[in-house]
Amino acid sequence: MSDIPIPARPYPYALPPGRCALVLIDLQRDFVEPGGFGAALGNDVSLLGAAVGPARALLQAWRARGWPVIHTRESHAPDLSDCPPAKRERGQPALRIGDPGPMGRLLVRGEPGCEIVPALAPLPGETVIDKPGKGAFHATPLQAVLQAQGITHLVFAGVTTEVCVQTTMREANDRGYECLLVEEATASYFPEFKAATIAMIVAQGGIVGWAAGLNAVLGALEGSKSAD
Ligand code: TIU
Repeated sequence: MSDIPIPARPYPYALPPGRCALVLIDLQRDFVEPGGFGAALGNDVSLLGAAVGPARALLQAWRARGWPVIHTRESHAPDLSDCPPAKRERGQPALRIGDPGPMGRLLVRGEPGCEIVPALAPLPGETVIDKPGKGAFHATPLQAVLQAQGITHLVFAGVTTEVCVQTTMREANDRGYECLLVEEATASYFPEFKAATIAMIVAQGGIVGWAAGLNAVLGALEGSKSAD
């Protein structure tokens, strides 16, 4: 099957069926819901909910085609052995990573708050990458997973745009992956940072990658069915 052209900035993105994964970054209760890590940092978490519906639409489109889906979770071992003290102590938050909150210990694997929001819960067979850093390649098997499946193109959604999404896109870009960010499917606690991040990604001829609207992606995928 030939590449699917998606209207995007700074120019159309060519999506190769069979070699493109959807990467959903850190759509966890700890970032999206009240009482989690995001709230402990002093943020208005209500801003992130807007990304969930669009991310779900992408997830359904990928699942319908049987294409690979990768979920990431910013998370730490219960003994915090993978959490640098500098990360835990930064910013004098109300609650620190590992402290008990209303959804369990913040950002600790196995706790309710660490789970992905129910609307986007991973299905068996979908890859879940637990990542101790902001970037999903740091200290994880992500690159090996992608290489094993012959994946060359990554379509990104998730939170937050300028922190874990941007860090991961930059890591991926440096490793040679062709990256597309779906604008409505990502969100930040700071809308101006989301806008600036997208502008940075597509500037200079796509220095980090591409950005496209949700309907541009879904429409291109629908259109490609009739071309099958
Ligand atoms: N604080 C913030 O905006 N983000 C994070 O700490 N992690 C992610 O972006 N996942």
